[in-house]
Amino acid sequence: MISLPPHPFSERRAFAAARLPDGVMVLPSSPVRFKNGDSEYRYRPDSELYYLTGWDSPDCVALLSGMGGGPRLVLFLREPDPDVDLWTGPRMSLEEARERTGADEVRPLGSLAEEGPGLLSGADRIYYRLGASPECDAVVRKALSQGRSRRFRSGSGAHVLADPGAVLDPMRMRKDDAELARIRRAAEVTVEAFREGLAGVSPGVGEWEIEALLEAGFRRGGADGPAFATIVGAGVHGCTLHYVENGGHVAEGDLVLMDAGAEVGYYAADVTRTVPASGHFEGPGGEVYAAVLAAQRQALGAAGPGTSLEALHESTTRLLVEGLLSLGALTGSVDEILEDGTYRPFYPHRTSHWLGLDTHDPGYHRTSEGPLGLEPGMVFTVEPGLYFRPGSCPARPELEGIGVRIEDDVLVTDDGIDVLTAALPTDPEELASLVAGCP
Ligand SMILES: [Mn+2]
Repeated sequence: MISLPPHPFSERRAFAAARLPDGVMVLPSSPVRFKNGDSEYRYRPDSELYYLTGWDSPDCVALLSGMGGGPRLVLFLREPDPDVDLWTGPRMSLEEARERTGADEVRPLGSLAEEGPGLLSGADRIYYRLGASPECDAVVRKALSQGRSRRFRSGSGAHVLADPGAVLDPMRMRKDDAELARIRRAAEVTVEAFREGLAGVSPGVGEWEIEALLEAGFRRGGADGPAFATIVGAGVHGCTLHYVENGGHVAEGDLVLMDAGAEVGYYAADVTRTVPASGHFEGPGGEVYAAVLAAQRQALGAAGPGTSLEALHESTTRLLVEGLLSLGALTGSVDEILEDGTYRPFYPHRTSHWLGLDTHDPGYHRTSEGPLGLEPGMVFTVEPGLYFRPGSCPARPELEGIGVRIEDDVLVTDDGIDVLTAALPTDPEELASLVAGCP
């Protein structure tokens, strides 16, 4: 296994608690999910609960209080049960869990319905995402009702329901060192796995075989597995943004779009490369690749502290529109096309998303004051693309069936950016030389 620096969970809790002066946050664990019958998917913890506690098993509800006096962190946990543990493995005792997490109190999960409302009703605000769990919905509803009577008697009591993200999203946008170590490692593993995947691209292979190479690389590199469903789309499949069937064959003249990322310690990388099955960029595919690469290079060159994802998206979209004009896919002026949105069939998504515990990590692109400025510690993707679905481009039909996306992961530093996936080339010659079919 990979050795990684420990998370500063208690510092994160102190930071969050300081932003909950009159509130308590309620974070339930993700439920165990079933593929069918009693076959469970591998468990993936809830990102917010993990971020604050490190708890990565089911059957947990965390209460984080920002009010002075009482306990800061109370965990409700399922106690060990020999009949259940026989199937899923031994479970920690409540005392072990308290020591492991540094919680102030650990109580049996079975007492949540009874004790939860009392722990919440004295707080003016309850930070809870309604619908997160039926049990917690009931506890919060009862706490709000008790809080109302309490407020009549004492002047304070639960009466506002707020989103935990109001406190946690801004924190999670600025990664600490423990998080960056995991994202960096996920990026490294992903780059190595792409080298293996690219070496397996050649005419005649199945998309699933390339998927297998990528995911084998993730596991061999010590990652938990793929952070999201791996996309390997040959030819026209590359035009479907979330194509995950990976059931087609690679044909001679195809471009193959591969979008995949390893998850390490629950942190994601997210990389896309598009390569020619022949090992040579040429013809319309080569032209489209060049247009997307120009946009990606421009965005990477412009990114850094002070700029914003909004500004990057605008300048990238403009460059892609210029590309669409020189490709002959659209006619008119750049400004008109941007205004009318006629580029959207070819570029329907945004240029960037935040990256972290979630592949599409939560966080703002703008606030009420305007676009949010990038700051050191923020991590995001830069992933322009152009897609020409069948029937989409009567002006130049030979572009139809071509889909190209180029995606790298970027950390904002004090004076610019660090491209975490830069070791995987985007230069067409260098990239194509990694493809199996390349002589
Ligand atoms: Mn992405």
